[in-house]
Amino acid sequence: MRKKIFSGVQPTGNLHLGNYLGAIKNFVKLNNEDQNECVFCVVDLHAITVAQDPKKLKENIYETVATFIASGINPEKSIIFNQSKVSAHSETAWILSCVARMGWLNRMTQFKEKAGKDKEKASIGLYSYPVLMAADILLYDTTHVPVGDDQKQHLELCRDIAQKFNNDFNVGDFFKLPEPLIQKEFSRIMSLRDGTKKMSKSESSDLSRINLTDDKDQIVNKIKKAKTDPLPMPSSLEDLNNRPEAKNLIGIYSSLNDFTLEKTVKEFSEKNFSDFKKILSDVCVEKIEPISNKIKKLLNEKNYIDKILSEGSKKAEDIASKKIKNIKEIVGF
Ligand code: AQP
Repeated sequence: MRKKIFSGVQPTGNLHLGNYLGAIKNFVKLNNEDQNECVFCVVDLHAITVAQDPKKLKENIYETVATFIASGINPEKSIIFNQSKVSAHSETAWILSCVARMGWLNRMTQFKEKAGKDKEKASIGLYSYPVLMAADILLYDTTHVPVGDDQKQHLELCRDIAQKFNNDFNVGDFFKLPEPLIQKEFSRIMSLRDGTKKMSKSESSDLSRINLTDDKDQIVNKIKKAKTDPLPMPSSLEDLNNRPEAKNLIGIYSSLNDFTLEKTVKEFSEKNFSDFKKILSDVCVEKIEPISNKIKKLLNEKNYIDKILSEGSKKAEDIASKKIKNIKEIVGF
């Protein structure tokens, strides 16, 4: 089946193993399937929902594109661009924000997590972020959205918004309802310091994540220091319950190797964590070090990245400008 793929990554620095295993690895697979049309967006408008240093933001845009290419996305085959270059994203987001309901947005758990206790001081952009995300997806008649498990709720909201727009304006299936593509078995990579928290770019401890720019020594050191529990390695899948750190490391090893959790649990049943960590380090270094080296090399070729972004923006603009024109007509502008 021909799939139209859209997904985005925020240029907020410190791209990590969670971003890779939860999303980017899947982008590469979809990019490599001949029949797919893929759009991979550096979502800089999303990034500014929390304060960004403008100079760093620019660097992070380059780094995100470099990460896409270093991971294996082919810019000749997939469209790579940054969101702020195509104004239809913001225009569509405004129109959809008049369709989306406050009650729907109030249920979004990511806003609650990111805004924390001080909701009153969070930006309006952080609150309405999922509406912009819906605009991103719907502008490209996307059929499938590869995302990490943490984005599932936003994707459901996107479908609700699309459906309501189609109904309100009586326009059949003008907006296609996109399907999420989420890793089946182990879809959320957790912090190396706390197995109950998502691995995240903004976590202050660098030891909590493996950055895609880490070198061999850093990777080995972080895995060595990763939190475990005092018991031997689990001997069954049930044994993973209530052992979040063990589950996380086993999940990372399985995801990196494309193994099932069951296979990994069997392989290391009752072994001690220190032996497992050595093997996990080797796999991590084998998979991540080449990406890290390529990112660093690409960051010295900014003209090449500028060219990718400029060509990608033109192609994206071509698709999005047609859709926004139709959206405006439907709304009555
Ligand atoms: N820990 C994770 N496990 C699996 N997937 C993850 N993703 C992020 N963290 C994990 C997926 O990576 C894609 C890009 O994420 P993003 O850059 O748009 O933003 P995010 O989800 O807010 O990422 P972070 O790292 O958690 O950033 P901060 O710290 O700023 O909140 C998405 O598909 C996401 O699901």
